[in-house]
Amino acid sequence: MPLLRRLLAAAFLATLGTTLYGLGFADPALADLPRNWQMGMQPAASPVQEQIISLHNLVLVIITVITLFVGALLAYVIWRFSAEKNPNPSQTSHNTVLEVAWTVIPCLILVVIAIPSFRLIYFQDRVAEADMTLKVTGRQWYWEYTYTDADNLNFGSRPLDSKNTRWQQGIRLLDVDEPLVLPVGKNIRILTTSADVIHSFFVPALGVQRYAIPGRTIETWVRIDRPGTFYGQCNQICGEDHANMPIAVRALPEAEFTAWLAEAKKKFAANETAPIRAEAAPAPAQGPAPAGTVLAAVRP
Ligand SMILES: [Cu+2]
Repeated sequence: MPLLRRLLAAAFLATLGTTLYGLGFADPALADLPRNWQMGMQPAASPVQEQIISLHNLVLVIITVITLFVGALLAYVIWRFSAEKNPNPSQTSHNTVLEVAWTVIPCLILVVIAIPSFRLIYFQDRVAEADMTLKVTGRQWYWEYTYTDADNLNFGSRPLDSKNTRWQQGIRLLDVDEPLVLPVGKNIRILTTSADVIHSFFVPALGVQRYAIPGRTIETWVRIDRPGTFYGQCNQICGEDHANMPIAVRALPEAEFTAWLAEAKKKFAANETAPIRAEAAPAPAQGPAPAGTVLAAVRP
């Protein structure tokens, strides 16, 4: 059966290629935004994303082996037990050993997948010791960021569109007027919520993906491993401009971040044309608004 063998070999090589690609033998030049014809994930820039990639690779190997095994069995059965080759079919209806095996082995495989999967779910859920807290509010159609430890520094982050002169220099549908700026190497608690409909805050290279739901606050965290700009997008269809609701995260070393923070406090406090100022409603007695407070938008 040279044709069958050749087909099987081709299928095997194709799967092997995809597996190797998924295992990280991908183009190292891939940066922190999607590329044309990209197949694998963006390189990890946070411990959570590293674990997401290794879980993905583990599951990819398992499903590849299962697919090849089942495919080979199927091909063998088609060939070996055709009416032509096997005119008198067997009347066997039970085989205890086989039945126990095909129940227990899949259970074990599921356990092998479940252990790292649950470990990852709890790892990315929250961080015990956060160095700072960032509040992310989804809005139709832009993101609003609040630095709750920095006097509630607050600004909106809007996409650069064709009306904006800086659009030419930016990356289409990904660059924004005011990127989210975060320090490298710090545990950052992220609280997401929404002022209107459900959005989703998604930055692939950082392994962050959280719904932003009106009236609810959802927690996750990130620790960015290296300086750079990481792009993401709203990941939940949220209306007309859903596709034009990008996220840009600039990760800076701590000293530069502190300097940026000081500048930003001046800029967004004094700037009359700041994209948006938010005031807690109703006004809290003292200190920053508690997490989860719905911010009322006040245009200056
Ligand atoms: Cu959205």
